Amino acid sequence: MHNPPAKDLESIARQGGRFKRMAVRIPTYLTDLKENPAWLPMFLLARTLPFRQMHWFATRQAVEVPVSGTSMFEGVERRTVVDALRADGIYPGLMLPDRIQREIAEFACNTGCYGNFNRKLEFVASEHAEAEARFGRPILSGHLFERSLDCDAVMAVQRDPLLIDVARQYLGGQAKVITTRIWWSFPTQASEADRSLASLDKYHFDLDDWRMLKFFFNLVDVDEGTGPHVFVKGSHRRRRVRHQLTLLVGHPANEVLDYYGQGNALTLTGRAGSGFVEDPFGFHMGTVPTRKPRLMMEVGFGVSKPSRRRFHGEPVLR
Ligand SMILES: O=C(O)CCC(=O)C(=O)O
Repeated sequence: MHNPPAKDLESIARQGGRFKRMAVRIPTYLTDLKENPAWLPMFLLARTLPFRQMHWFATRQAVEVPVSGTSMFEGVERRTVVDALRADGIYPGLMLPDRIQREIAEFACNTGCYGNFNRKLEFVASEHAEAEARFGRPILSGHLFERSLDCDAVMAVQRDPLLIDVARQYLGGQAKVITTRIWWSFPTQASEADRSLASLDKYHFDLDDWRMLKFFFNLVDVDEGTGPHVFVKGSHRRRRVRHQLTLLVGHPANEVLDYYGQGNALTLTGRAGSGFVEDPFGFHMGTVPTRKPRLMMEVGFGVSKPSRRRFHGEPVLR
């Protein structure tokens, strides 16, 4: 018997990692399937461009009149946002009013969050180091889950007319809110499994619905050391066959950037309050902070019945 060449060993190790990453998500997939059997065809087929297109033509509902009311995003043209989304998959020019950003950040600083999606690991963000010592493990993320909805400023963003108008124009008339969350990511020595669970440091696309749109807001100043979000422009509409005919949503950076273009990777740094809206079928990832914690908010839209779990952005853990 001969030893396999080093390259084979590497790829075997990499496969092991991939299967581990998928295994972590199995309880979540099973819960989604039990709650909504229509999840399965979506999960299998929504990764392919032809089936996405068929679903779009078969289910798209007409857009009603725009939602009335004043938006907090002054001077942002809905048409400009939707055109950028269609072309690039992202519109990076949103800014929360200072008052709203401050209110959400203060709320997040004063409210307990749950580490690594685990409700047994509760702490306030300023006590991150003590929490790691107390629980005896690295804590990469701190989610506020349903507590996010107790903040009036969070709800004001979720209900802003610009968000729903853009979502309806981009996704069709049935677009509805499916996630609203605020969460921290912390500089720490995170394991591969924790990084995967937090969708950090791995280019991936989201497959929670046939069509989705996510509004993200940096709630603290975000620079290269604060774990900025990265999005690969154009990867939402031009898709390598290999990235359609695979069960995996995460792919190595070199494979993604070689195909979609290094120059198309947009790093979303910005001052507190800066925001962007993206089509999460495009490849994207958060990165692990190296210097200071990042506080982020997301309002996500979809076109199907939202699962109860997704409303809090919470994977099911066993
Ligand atoms: O933390 C981030 O910036 C990325 C979040 C993400 O990948 C997602 O919501 O799908």
